[in-house]
Amino acid sequence: MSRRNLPASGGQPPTRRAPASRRMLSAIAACAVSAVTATTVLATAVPVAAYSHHGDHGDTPSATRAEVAPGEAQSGEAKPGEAKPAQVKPVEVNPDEAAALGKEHAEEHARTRMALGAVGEYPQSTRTERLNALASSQAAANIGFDAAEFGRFREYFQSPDFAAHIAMLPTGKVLLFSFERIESNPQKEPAPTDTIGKENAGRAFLWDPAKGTGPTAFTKVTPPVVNMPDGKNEPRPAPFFCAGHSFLPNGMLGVFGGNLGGNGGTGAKLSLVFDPWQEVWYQNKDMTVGRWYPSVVTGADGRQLIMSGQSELGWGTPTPIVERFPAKNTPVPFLKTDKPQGYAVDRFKADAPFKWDYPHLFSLRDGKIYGLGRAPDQQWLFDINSETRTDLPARPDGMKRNYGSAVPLPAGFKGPDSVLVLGGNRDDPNTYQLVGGKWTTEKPRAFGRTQDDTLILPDASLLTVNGAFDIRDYGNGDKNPNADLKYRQTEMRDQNGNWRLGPVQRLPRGYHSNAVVLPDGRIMVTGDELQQLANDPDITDDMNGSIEIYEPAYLQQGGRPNLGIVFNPSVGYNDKITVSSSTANDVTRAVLLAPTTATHSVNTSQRHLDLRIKSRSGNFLELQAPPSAAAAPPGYYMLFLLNEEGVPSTAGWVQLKPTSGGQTGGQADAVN
Ligand SMILES: [Cu+2]
Repeated sequence: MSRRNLPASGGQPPTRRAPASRRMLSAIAACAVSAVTATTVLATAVPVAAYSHHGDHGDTPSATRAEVAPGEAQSGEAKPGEAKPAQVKPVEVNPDEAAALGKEHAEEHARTRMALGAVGEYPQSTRTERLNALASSQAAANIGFDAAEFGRFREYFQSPDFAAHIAMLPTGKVLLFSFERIESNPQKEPAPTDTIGKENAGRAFLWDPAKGTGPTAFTKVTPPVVNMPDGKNEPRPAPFFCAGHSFLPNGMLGVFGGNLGGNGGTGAKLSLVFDPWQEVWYQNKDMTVGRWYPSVVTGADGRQLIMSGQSELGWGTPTPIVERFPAKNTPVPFLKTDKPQGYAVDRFKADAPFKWDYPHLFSLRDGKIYGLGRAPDQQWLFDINSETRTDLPARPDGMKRNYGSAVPLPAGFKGPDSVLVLGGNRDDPNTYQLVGGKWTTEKPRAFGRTQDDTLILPDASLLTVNGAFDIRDYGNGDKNPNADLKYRQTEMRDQNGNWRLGPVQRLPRGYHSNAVVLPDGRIMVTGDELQQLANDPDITDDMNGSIEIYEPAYLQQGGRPNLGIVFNPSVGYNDKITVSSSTANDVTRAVLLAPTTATHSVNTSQRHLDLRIKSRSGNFLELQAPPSAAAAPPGYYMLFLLNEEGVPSTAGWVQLKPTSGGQTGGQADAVN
């Protein structure tokens, strides 16, 4: 069992092995990979079928290399009288301190002691040297990439959050959220996945790019304090990590599910909304089922469909129940002042019995929801009007995929009518497109990767960042931060579908990695608590996450088009959007790009549409909004003006609102 705790050859100083009891804790306290471990532990007691239900582990043919060997965690190398693996006790309070200082304060002390203990196991010098080494290797690798052709990585700075979840808000700020760590040694599980009680807590921050990159650019926006139904009666900031999310038409973010703790991770019924205008959270009525690792998509009717997720019964119990927010008899929030609080979900008539969690969900041009499961034969089409499910053909790779990216491909003025499935299989670099009810195998990337993020850029090209070999494996074993360099390398796809390798990012970022397109056209890359902890320049401060900024090639071309005022920032379908531009004559293309929210390589909100330029007059352009809510679901979009070279302006914001009567069906477009 020791092999996954030993450092891989090359570079890093050996670290002391943790006591068996702590190894056991880390082995059972994982967000996902150790859920498999936990099952392995229980393998003698539970049916084999439970294993096949685990959503996350790459059981692709070569998966054995990094997996925990059966019985490995079970034996645990626990010497007699040493390990008590079953009991998770994240904080051990000194009774004298508790008497003198009170319980809360004593717990703080205990946490500090615990953190210091972990620092000892993985010293600061290792983190610092590691980060320096990554900066050097990045610089060396990127010498060969001309910025004008490939773009470049520019800024790298510390963040107060791991950003397992991300949302580009219509205020220009970025919402980052994750969990309070219970561990700072990156060779262990940092998340309170298996922890029951107040240590199992969420946290959230806003980054305001307008305020720069220092600590003052971040604001804490703690989620609602909730008393989870875990029998502990310990209110704590909502443990909403590994939830699912998408935007509401009024720019707010609906967040569903989370982790109740225990059972290798158990679904929470949390239903929350983040209001970017007031910068507060709202709590809504619980869902009827717990969901850990669900996916959420906003449909053409402005309502969110919530699918999959491990239920309140614990890991290995993905729910087939589909819920809808807000419930059908509740109005959809369209105004900034519409505050969903105490709203209920209702049950969608059709089920979605995904074997594995975090399916890819997209609302395409026909107004239907495409539910692309990670199992090849679980590809479904949901009609939001008739509330029915029909089968789509099986994905041609014929294999289960791990977490990996998928993107609705840009398709002109009418909105996307296809999806490109990219990551999720480290052995398969091919990409697969579902279009017109058929799958085609498209051009491959340079190599297969999981946990990657692929973004649509304003010019309709694609950019892949992040990725790993397996969930907590960067090519050198489970929870070994040493990474194969290739997973740090970006890849780009032009509009003809051809891929090429690009510059290297500083940190490898795999599980819980994230990226968004900022309104100024730059790309923000973040996430992966393991790598952020392994490369933290100061583990004792509160900035234990990091952000890296990539500037695509289009920002290295000199002058950019100008976008001045958007005169009607809230507009109906087919309506005119009038904008001013001091470079109006240079504008050849106008584009709506949805701001995105993502986690675990699932990004259901990506969308790119071209807008017709109807007329020009001096410094004014008249654009035409998309034809229907099926083409572009109601909500906030970034509006970019592009010149002939594909250089985008800085974005303005446009809200697409339904025409009177709320007619949002996509039937008219389905035949086009
Ligand atoms: Cu997770």
